[in-house]
Amino acid sequence: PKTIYLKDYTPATYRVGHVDLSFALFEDKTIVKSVVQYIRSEGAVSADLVLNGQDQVVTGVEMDGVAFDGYTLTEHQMIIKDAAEKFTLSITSEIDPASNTALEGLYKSQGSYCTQCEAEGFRRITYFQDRPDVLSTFSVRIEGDKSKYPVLLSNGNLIAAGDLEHGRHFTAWSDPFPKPCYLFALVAGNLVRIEDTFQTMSGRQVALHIYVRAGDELQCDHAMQSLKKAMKWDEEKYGREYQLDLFNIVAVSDFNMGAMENTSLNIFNTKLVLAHQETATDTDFYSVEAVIGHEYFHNWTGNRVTCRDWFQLSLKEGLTVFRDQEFSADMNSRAVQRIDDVDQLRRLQFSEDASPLAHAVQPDNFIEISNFYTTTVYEKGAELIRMQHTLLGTDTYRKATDLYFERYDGHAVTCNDFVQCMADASGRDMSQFFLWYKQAGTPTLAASGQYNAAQQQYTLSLTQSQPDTSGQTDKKPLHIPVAVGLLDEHGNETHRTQILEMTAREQSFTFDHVASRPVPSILRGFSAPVKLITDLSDDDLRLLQLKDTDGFNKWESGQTLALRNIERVMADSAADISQFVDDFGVVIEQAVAGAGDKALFARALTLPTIAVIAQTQTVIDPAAIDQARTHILTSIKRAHKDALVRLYDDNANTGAFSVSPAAMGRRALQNIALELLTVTNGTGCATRAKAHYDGANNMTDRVAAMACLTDSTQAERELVFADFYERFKAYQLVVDKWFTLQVMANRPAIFDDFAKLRQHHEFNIKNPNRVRSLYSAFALNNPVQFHHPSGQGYAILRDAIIELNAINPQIASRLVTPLREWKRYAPVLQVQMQSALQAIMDTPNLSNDVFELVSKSLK
Ligand code: DPP
Ligand code: ZN
Repeated sequence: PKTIYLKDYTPATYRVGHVDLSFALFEDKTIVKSVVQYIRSEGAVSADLVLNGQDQVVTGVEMDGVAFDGYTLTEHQMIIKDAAEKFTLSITSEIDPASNTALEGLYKSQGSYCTQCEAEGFRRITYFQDRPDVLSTFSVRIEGDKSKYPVLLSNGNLIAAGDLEHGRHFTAWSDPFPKPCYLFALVAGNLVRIEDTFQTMSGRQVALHIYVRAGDELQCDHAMQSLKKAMKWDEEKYGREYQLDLFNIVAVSDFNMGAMENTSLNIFNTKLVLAHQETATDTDFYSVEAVIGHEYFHNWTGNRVTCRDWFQLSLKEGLTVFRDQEFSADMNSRAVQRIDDVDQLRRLQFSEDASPLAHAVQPDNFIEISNFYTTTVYEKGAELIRMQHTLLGTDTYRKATDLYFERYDGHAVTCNDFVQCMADASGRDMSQFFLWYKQAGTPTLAASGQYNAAQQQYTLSLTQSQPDTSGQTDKKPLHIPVAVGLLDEHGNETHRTQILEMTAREQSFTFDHVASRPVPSILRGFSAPVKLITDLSDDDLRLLQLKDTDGFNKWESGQTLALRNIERVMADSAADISQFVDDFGVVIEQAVAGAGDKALFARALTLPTIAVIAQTQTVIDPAAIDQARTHILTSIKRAHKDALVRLYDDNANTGAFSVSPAAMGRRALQNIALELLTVTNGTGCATRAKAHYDGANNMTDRVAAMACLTDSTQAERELVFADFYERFKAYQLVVDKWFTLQVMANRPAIFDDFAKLRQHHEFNIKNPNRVRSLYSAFALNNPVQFHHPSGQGYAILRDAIIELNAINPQIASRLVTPLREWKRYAPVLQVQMQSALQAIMDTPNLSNDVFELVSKSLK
């Protein structure tokens, strides 16, 4: 496998004027004809045209309308040496979408055709310069059997349609805006559509269509409402208007990713479109809104302005994640959104940074680009945009994005170009800030304070460091925005939030007019993606937990206290945690009293998960973390059972179902009360959880009840899981939940249960959602059993990766994630994780995807 380097980037030798594609769909093959105008680039270093292509049988080539054989075909390329300055090349080839289990390029799934071209799937459709900096207009003609595939879609506007002989028909599409080929899309199938319209800010009408399989149309309303909200939000917050007359969304069941932003024809995993109270949880509703927003926002950040090369992936993904996070914050609770985003960052991105797979937001090399659709490029990338927003302030940031769109609409650019717009619009020097894009690893920020009573001054001393990561040592200091406010000893805010700009390794900041020793609230809103270490006492944190004006730090202080207590119990199982347990009771009472955001209370009553705690440990021992965590939860339940019962009862389900933030918050709060009340897994717990399940009128409450029963050995567990399957077996996405909830069980029977589920007739290794519902759910959400000292958990994952390597390399390589941090685990686990990775490494015919992640993990 070959490594590709950012420093080796050179522009394409040929530009493309226009692409004309035609597809003839037959049951045994698809015939693709591409007619492409090539124009040699000015200053091209060579006159050779090198096209990417794979898994196609070429049946005919013409140059300027004349049969042509002056090309060479290699396994992955077509090369025309010394080509003319300008010519038209037609290539006809045959592909077999039905046998395409990699789900890249054109594939057939559950009777429909669809495409996935990002990052490098287009080369499986026709020979082309498959790189994002080659932009062109496209016209597309699709023909197929009319009864089997009544719907034939591509990008842009529909310009013709009609019937053909032998029960066939066709449609023709034209996309007038130049785009890279990774945004090409085609769909053919028997689908129904839901329609709506949106009037843009300049008064144009856009037709909005969502296509799903017949029977699913009642589950599309939330997606449609989310789309309209997203279109409006982008106009208001970024001044961005949609340019075409039609916007299509198609939901498909077999999809490697969550969704794909193809111009005007977004293709979605059904999981991120379908949502109904009976079948989707509040989290699902939330994700649908976020991802519909995300893909729509790509229309400007990704499509109109695209990436020069794949090292710039965060140019569109970091920015678009930041945009979708802010959209969700505006639609729901801002503090809750920030808490959930940071929690995810810590669980997944900090863990990536702590592993041999740590890489920069703008990486400098890769073997397989599919492996770089990571939480670092996405979520850390979003944090980088957020910091720029913080440094510039809302108004200047908006000027900078306006400048970015004005300068680069229709262009393929780099992360450097984006940051330069921030610099130009603000007059600030952003060169040190750019190190955030280049240096991998989670920085540590240490803070200590000193109060000078005589001077009435408070000095905060900050020290930053960034760990060595593979291939990178001796990192330079970063430009870090640290949001800080001061509270007095009664919890009154005396100094509002200021952004301290840290640029040196060590730096002190002095606050004046500080009348008494303050309690600093540091890194408000999590203003930078760092690990913060402070010298705050438990009492300081308790004050912040109760009184801070910053919703994020209020929550964060409680989490830090929880972590400190978990550490104490891990060091000494008889440690005194009574203060923490008492304080927890105060928060329960506040939640019962009912003033405030219920969703925020639900977060405050949740202890950090094992995955988050793991990121604070030098050596990770999931069983020991779980034991300490469970000890604290049990103590909380024993001490506050009555209050928890009141909290549960007061937040019972009344009235009609709604997905308003208030209704979701109520359910979240009631369900956390249920979780705390059932933590001991006794008979009373099982009765209570089953009653919750039986009384549920929505999926959120059902799933919450089942999560409380999954570790249980009481009879109620089997009754509830059997009922659930019978009720929902017709709904693939709900059956996914049924798999997931069972493999999360932290109980001895898990390995037998797992084997049965793997053999279940509903398990299908070719369906990515089903694979994730079984294997990823087990390896990521059941840390104690996955890391069982017997190594059985690792063996399960190893075998799945080896099996999937031959079927779907992208999905196989995603499954490597739970093993990548092997060096950080307790020695007995480490050895077993390493040998699981080694066994994968020793497997013949490894895909580039799996090879890259496993070989780099083992280094
Ligand atoms: N579908 C992925 C996303 O939207 C890749 N572009 O993030
Ligand atoms: Zn994206």
